[in-house]
Parts: sequence; structure tokens; C-alpha cells
Amino acid sequence: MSLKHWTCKSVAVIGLGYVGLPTAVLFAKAGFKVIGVDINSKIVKLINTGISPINEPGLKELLKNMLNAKLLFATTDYEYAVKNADAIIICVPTPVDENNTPILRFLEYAIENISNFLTKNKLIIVGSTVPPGCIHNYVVPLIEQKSGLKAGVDFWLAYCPERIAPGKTLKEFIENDRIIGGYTYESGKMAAQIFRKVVKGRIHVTDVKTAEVAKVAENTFRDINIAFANELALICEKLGVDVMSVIKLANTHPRVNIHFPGAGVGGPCIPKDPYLLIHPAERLGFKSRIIKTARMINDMMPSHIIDLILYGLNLVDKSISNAKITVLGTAYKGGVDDPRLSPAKEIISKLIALNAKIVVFDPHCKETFGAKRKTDIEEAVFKSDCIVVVTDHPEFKKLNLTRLKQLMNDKPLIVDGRRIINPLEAERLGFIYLGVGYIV
Ligand code: SAJ
Repeated sequence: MSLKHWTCKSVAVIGLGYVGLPTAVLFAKAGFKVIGVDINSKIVKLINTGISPINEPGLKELLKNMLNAKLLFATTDYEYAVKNADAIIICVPTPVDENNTPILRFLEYAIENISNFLTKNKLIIVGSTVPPGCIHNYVVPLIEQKSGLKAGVDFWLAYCPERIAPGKTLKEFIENDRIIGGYTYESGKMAAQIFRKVVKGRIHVTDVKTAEVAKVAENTFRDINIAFANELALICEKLGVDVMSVIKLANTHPRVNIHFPGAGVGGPCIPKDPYLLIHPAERLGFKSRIIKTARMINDMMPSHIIDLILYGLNLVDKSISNAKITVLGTAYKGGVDDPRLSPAKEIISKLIALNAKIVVFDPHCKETFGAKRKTDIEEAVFKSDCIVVVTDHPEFKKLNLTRLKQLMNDKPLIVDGRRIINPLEAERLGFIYLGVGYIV
């Protein structure tokens, strides 16, 4: 069948997580009949009762509406989904292991199950972020071997990685431009045809390999930019200059966009995508320098936060042992409840190892990484020696410092890992203020 005879009325979305569930509800909102598939029957049950396992603004309401409109339902049944869908979008995780080697077993499981029931004239779209070469060298051979069908002849295949920032997923899914890599020219056009019904941003169609590299390049560039900001912060600490003033001024240049230093780089994507980018090339003899160095710099920032805490406690003649330290934030970034690869994990475990008494407060994320949790910030800072800002939640940008100082022990310390507290206000109120890129 050629493109002009192909119509897509139904879509199967495989993997109903941070990317898959928003994909499913937005394709349903665009009028497609959507069959969501997940191997976790608890998630399937929750979704079918209108409860979203993902905490994203607007998602819960949209999910309920799509269920009521009978445009969406979830199942664990791959056979039913594949046989009743014209297009299949795969949104399973592609993490890296402890050696930073890509883990493709979730993708493999999804592809094998799809291939078992695949019939002719369907479009398969890989939405998961993959290492360059994965579609040609791994996905196509697996589908062809399992299904007996020929890519580009019996079925179409495209790569369409997401570009959604958690916390504003629905908005970004619709508004951001999209890259689509077609295994064949026709596959790319077919994928663009259905995504244009959902995405208002421009659709950039290219070949699969170019799309694979472009996606991981986006996040790798961000990681390197953040690493530069972190190294600039360490330089500013040595020079006694406030890095935030430096970045603000440097960014007034029309072609400069330095990111921000912090307590570390977390989340499901930025810490691992650089390794997806370099892994295939390194197997061909390439040796990464800047990309690996940037990862090392960003992964060193939690230790720098510990150094700032020790330096600050030393300034006020307090020992880390038995000091009460309040950690503000365990989520990997502000405004989300996701603790995946959060810098807070290393910071908390190092403080516990130093025999400090840790209390965690996070208004969004329940993770504590083994520390005691308080659900009220005043209880969390009561008789504390040091407040450490690890996550840039909006709530932490408007702390009542006067009140917090009344509750804390004398000579209170603030270590601002996200530079969201005003140093001059903190110092005026009697805090010892230390921050990444700002040291007294
Ligand atoms: N961070 C900094 N300094 C900064 C920006 C971020 O330290 O200036 C830290 C954050 O605190 C966080 C980590 O980096 O711990 C990652 O934050 P993020 O907002 O950069 O990452 P994600 O994973 O929420 O979203 C990114 C986005 N990619 C880009 O902006 C290039 C998003 O568009 C992608 O869709 C997403 O990764 C992904 O799924 O790949």
C-alpha cells in the first residue's frame, strides 16, 4: 500500500510513563482512537479509572475526558493493540547501566511483542531516545527477523523523539518543533502526517540516523553548557565574584546563552543522553573528551555542595557531626515530583556518612533517600544549623527567611545549591550565606 491509500485512525502507544501517557492522551485529543499498552497491570488499571500515575499539569483532566469520550483505553494486551492500530508509537525507557552503556532491553521487549503480531501496512514510530545507529542496526533487524516482514516495504518505520520538559509536558508536546527521521522517505512523511494532527510546532523531516544524532546532541549540548556554568562558578568562588552576576551580564550578548550552575544534573535524560551519543562512536575508536569531561564536572557538583557545607560550618565553629541540616528538595529539578538521578541522593548519603542529622523537606517529591522527612518547612528547619537548597522549587524562591532564622539555631547557615536565594537579604538577616559561585 502506498502513502496515498494509507489512513491512520487508531494509534497504539507502548509504555505509559512520563512520555507515553501524555502522547496517548494528546493523540486521543486529536481524534485518534488510542490503545495505551503497558506491562504494569497496576498502571493500566489506574489509567482506566482516570487516575494518572504521572503528575503533570492538565494531564489528569485530559485523561478523564479521553476515557469518557472512549478515545483512549489502556491494556497489557500487545496482541489486541497491534492488531487494532494503524500506527504504533514506542515510548519505553532507554537508560544506561553503571558503566554508562545503553540499556535497550525495554525497547527489545516492546519490539519483540509488537513484531509477534505485526501485519502489513502499519507504521511503527520509535519515540524513545536511542543511541545513533540503533534503528538501522538493532530495531529493523529485530522486527524483520521476528515478523518476517520487510521494513519500508511491508511496514513503515520512523524515529520521533520527544522534546518535552517535565512540568510543562502537554504544552511543550504541542508547541515545540519536532524532528522526525524516516527509515524511508515515505515513512518520514507518514509519521509527519499523523504528528501534524497533534503538534503545532514545525515538523522537521530527515533521515533516521540524522534524527538519532540530533536528539541526543540537544541534551548533550545542554549538559556541556551546564558544565561550563558549573566550572565558571568554581572560578568565581576563587575570584570572589558572584557567578550569577557574571552570567546575567554575559548573557546580554545577543549570541551568548550560558546556563546556570547548580547542585548537580539529574533527571531521566540529561545525565544519560551524552552517553547514548558517544557510545556507538567509541565502539568505533572515537575517544570523547569534552562530553565526558562535562559529565564529570556535573557529577562532581554534589561533592562541592558538601564542601560548601563543611566550609560554612567551620566558619561558625560547628562540627558536621551531629549538626542538624535541612535539605530543601529531593526532586531532580524545580516544580516536578521526580527524584530520578537527583543530586539530592549523593548529598544526603554523604551527609549521613558524616554523621550529620538530616531532615528533608520537598513540597512535591516524597523521596527522602533515607533521611527523615518533614511535611512542614518550619518543622524541618526547627533547631537546624544549616539549610541546603538542592532543588529549585518555586516555593523555595520565596522563603520567609526572617521566620526561618527565628526557628534555626544561632549562627545559621544557608548553602544555596541553586542560587535562588538573595545573598544580600540573607546576610542582612544574619545568615552566613554560601552558594554555588558565591562564597564569603
Ligand atoms: N540544570 C542545571 N542548570 C541549568 C539547567 C538545568 O543545573 O541551567 C539541572 C536541573 O536542575 C536538573 C538537570 O539539570 O537537575 C536537568 O534539567 P533539565 O531541565 O535540563 O532536563 P529535563 O530532563 O527536565 O529536560 C531536558 C530538556 N532538554 C533540553 O532542554 C535540551 C527537554 O527539552 C528534553 O525533552 C528532556 O531533557 C528529554 O526528555 O530529553
